[in-house]
Amino acid sequence: MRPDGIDIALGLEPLEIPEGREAAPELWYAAGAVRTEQIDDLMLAHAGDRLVGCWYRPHGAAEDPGAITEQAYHAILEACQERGFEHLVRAWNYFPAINQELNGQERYRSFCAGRARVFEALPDFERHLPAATAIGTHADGMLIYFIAMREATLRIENPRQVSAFRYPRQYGPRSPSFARARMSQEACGAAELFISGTASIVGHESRHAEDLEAQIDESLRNIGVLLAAASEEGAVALRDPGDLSMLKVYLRHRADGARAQRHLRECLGEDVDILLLHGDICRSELLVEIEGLYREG
Ligand code: 3EB
Repeated sequence: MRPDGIDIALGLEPLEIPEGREAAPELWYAAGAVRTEQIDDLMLAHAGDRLVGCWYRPHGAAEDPGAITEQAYHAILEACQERGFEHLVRAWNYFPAINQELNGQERYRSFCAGRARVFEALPDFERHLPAATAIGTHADGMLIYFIAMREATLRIENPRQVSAFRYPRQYGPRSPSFARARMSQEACGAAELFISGTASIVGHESRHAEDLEAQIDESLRNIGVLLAAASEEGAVALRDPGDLSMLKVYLRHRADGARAQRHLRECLGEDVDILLLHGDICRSELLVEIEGLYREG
């Protein structure tokens, strides 16, 4: 039987799925009876200690993503707060034409500005930043889905990378509002580690422009360092990205699917679930971005 809840369709094409098969859906569970609600553009499902939601509004490449993002995050934070799920732990941001310029600014940078206007207004805003992904789709619409918890979660940064919320101005007028990872102990008592979209960036600079395998290697190195940082905090003992429960890999070029899959399996072995999706990375020189999830048990 299908459990109660909400369905979220991302509008990102899965790659390298065998003929006649479908990509496995990502399922988020919570303890207890699920309550679902629709408030304007926001769809919510909550139970026990977890709220899962999705904000969606039609949005095309010719519209400014900054204003709509600001409205979205105001609505999201308010709805979470009102229901007692004050702690945003993970957010996925998907919208079209992410690297295209509009009114002299890359659309990703406008998106960052809108998001920053909401988060940077919070007291000690760094503490509240969720782990996140921001990816360009080939479909219309601004879609933000997210997970919020009742209790505070631990924020983890990557010592190899400048924290995104402190990126220098060369990457845009406002820095990206996200944490490199967050760890929660709450969902049914099991540890969960949410790793943000991670790319071939060292310090704040992109590395290995146009080299797919080298970008994958650098991204996995970054994830490895994050796992070490998370393990130092206790609660998990993870050494290698292959120890994670699942990885979601975004590829700029559909034609890179087979090569990426081969290289990822060589690096990671067969245990971890890998989902490849066709989407644009928010810096145009980057070909790949990798996010991860660990769930205990
Ligand atoms: C980076 O490290 C790569 O703006 O929410 C990764 C994950 C990236 C999330 C976001 C951006 C975001 O800067 C890009």
